Amino acid sequence: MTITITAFEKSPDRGQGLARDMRVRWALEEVGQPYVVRLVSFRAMREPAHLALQPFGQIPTYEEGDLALFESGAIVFHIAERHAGLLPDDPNARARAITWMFAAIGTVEPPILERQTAMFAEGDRNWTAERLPLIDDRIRTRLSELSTRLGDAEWLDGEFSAGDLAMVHVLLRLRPSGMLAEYPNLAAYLERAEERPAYKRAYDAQAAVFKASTG
Ligand code: GTB
Repeated sequence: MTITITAFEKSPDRGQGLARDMRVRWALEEVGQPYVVRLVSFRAMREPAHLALQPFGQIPTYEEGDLALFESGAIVFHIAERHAGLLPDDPNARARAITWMFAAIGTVEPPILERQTAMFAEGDRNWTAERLPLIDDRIRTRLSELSTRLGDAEWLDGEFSAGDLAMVHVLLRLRPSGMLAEYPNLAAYLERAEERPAYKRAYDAQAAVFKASTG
């Protein structure tokens, strides 16, 4: 059955792979599943056909036969459950890998998103200059804790898993801030992930969409 996902017709990140379709593309590449991408404009994302798939009018979505999913974390989890390559067979190791997915999305990502909101959606508010350092402190707390846990390991818990995929993609959004460079083991963790052939295929595919959109 064909897998179809949605992505921005013209991504605001200009093809840097920061939008959340990248997680889904990367997961599909890791498990070797072909997929089709339906590109959507911001206007189409607010229309009933898209809202039926994604009630919040966002990307990505995932369709396979009569299954339709939204939420990048749930989609990556579904892909990892259905296909070998992103979750260990050992039940305890599998549960820990899933825990890292939740940690990425539930614990590490929120302050990073807060920073994006403060900078881009609320950048003109008079309290932003005061608020940003507070958010950055919260991010640094998480990065420091994560850096301590990772130590000099290659991945968060044994082999590369969906937990690493989610964590790496969450952290990549911080790269333009320069903050990651303060944690050399996290910076190296991201570089290792970016060297994965599946990451590169996913990155190139989404970058090609942006390039084509600029004609
Ligand atoms: N919790 C949902 C999920 O994980 O799937 C969140 C989905 C989401 O935020 N989607 C964004 C979206 O559709 C795109 S990825 N936004 C449009 C809208 O809400 O109207 C977030 C994103 C956007 C832009 C950049 N960027 O420019 O760097 C990075 C990430």
